[in-house]
Amino acid sequence: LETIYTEKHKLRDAKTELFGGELVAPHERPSRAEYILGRVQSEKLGAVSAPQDFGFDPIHANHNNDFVSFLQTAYRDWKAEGFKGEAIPTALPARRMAQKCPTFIEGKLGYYANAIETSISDGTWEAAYASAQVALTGAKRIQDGANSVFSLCRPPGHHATYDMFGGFCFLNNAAIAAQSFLDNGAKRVAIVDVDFHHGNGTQDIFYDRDDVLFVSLHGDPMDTFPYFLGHADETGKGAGAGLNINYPMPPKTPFSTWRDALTEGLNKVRDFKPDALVISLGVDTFENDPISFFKLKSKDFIAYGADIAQLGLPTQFVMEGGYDVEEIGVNTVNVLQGFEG
Ligand code: SP5
Ligand code: ZN
Repeated sequence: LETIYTEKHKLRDAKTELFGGELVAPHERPSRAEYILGRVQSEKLGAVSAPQDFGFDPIHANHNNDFVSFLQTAYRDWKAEGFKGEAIPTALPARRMAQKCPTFIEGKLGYYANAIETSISDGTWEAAYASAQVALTGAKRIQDGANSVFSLCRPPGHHATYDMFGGFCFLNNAAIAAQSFLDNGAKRVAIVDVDFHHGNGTQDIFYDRDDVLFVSLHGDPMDTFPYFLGHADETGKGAGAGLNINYPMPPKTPFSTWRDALTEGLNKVRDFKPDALVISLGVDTFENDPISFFKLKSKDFIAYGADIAQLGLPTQFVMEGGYDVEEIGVNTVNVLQGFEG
């Protein structure tokens, strides 16, 4: 199984994350990708290849042009105002407020944010752009006939919407990959999001669409991030009615319960008859993850990789979260090895 990877992820190296009222070293840090790459190599999973550059068109297919332009200059604009720290919004267009993009950078940050733990730092745009290209290159491999591929994306993407960043995400890599399948001949694509957190960005992008089935297994938003989306009654609208399926689960959920939800979700995927499957692969479901509350053990990742393989679909794995840095390499590669059998 081939891995797509680029060192450009290291350009995303923020110094600060807003956590518990403090600015702490980010959970989403460069070493994450290095642990995963190290395990891919030590397990001899397969070739590791650099991404191609597909340019801006496939990014604009899922993201607002002004939002993309904002991301490119946000840090520079922030620094130009003389601010000392990394770029973090202070005010958001909340209930009953004007949904109008301000001129001043501090206001723009709030307009384009759906969560404010995520600082925009020097190099963030370059890394986010490269991460999207890693996703697009993986999709191209499948379009060219590969049965499976691993896009080792960093920064992650599933919390990014059409026009908002947050949750450590800037561009929605999985959504960009899914759209690329559709724009290159696929009739239907399924996305299964197994990250601990609800894929609010992906859900939002495809919510009214009948060509993308979105299935997400996650911590109940009543108890955890992203708090404001991911409930079971969010089932899609318009042409997309019935094609958004959420499985929110409570604190301490063990693998047996989680796997039952996965089995049900994979059955929905089978019924949808997609041409390709994208897995938003977060391994923050691990029992020792520092910011999550499910109880999966390392061996469970092998088991569910095998469950996904049972569908027999061309499958692209797109890296999302997972924060217990020592273990995320093992758990991620366990999924891929379980898939390979
Ligand atoms: C891609 C991804 O996994 N993004 C996750 C973003 C989560 N950001 C908010 C974290 C808030 C953590 N609160 C932790 C409470 C720990 N007991
Ligand atoms: Zn997550």
